[in-house]
Amino acid sequence: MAQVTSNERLRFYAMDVQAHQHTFAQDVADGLAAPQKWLPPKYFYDERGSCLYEQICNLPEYYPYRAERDIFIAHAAEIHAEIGHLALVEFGSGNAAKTRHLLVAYERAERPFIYCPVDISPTMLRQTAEQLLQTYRHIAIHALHADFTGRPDVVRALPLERKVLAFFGSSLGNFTREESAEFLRRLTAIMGPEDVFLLGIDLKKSPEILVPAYDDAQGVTSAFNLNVLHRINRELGGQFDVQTFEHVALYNDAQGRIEMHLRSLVAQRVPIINIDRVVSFAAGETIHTENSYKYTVDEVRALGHRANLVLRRTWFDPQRYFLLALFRPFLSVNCHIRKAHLCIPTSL
Ligand code: AVJ
Repeated sequence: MAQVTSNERLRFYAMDVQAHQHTFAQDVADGLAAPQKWLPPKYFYDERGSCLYEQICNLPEYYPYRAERDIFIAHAAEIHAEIGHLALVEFGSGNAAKTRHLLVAYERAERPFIYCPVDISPTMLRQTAEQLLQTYRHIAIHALHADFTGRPDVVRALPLERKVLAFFGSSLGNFTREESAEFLRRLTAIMGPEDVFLLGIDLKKSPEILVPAYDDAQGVTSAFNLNVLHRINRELGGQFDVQTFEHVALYNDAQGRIEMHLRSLVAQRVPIINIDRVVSFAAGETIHTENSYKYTVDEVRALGHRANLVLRRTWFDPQRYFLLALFRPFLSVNCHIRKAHLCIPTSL
């Protein structure tokens, strides 16, 4: 862990930047050697991928972004009042566009506040931090460049007392239900009794709405999906002929998830120089590139329970497509009591 930059209003922390490249090579080698070939979705987000994801958020079919944004617009003041003026740590902050609506509520309090964006894309982090510093007078930014997949405790690196941990954008949907429970358990482990967890998550709905959100008419999601092959070509000496793959999006009802795949249109062998492999594809064979799990409110509550988190508040968009859920650690009640006991001797 190294602190790269620091001034009064901006601190920039970086983690594992080195280990990163190695992991990409390793994950590609492992994933493409599996019986069902697969790739972790976090590798979508190189510079071009992050840019394409921003475009996805503007697509008419991709409702999750707007639904969550509408929740922030309608309820920012209430959310701010509920969480208190605590440091806001956001996993996968990206360009923070929708988070701004919440930051406005912090700003209106006319008191200093700390925003901690955590993201895998350092370029995005820097740009976002600079823009936010220009917009908000009371903001201080502690940015963290890290891959938090599977270990949200990377934010321990940030010296904060009380905090709001936020995971917006239905990014939790990329994890299996088991991984999600584990992620939340690790979150709970780093939460103080008065810390809060805010989760933005996409809800189950008709596949007629779900599938087009991941298979848009303009083909932006297709380009986003195929971009991971370009990335392998560029960073790992891959020789994918990207034109021989097509984008596939489907709703797996049994699992309650959208799946994205890349389907090879022909039988072919693809060398990937840097990992010293040649990957064979049968005609029609797919690489499973992403899961996007969908939840019901009850499933969200149950997920929290498994991690000792109690669902305390919910906010919805008018169509009830998306949920913003506020959790508190289950033990907070006991901790308050303990504190009250501690107060007695001093007040006597
Ligand atoms: C960023 C994981 C929330 O699952 O909806 C969008 C990614 N993939 N279109 C999602 C995504 C294809 C997105 N998340």
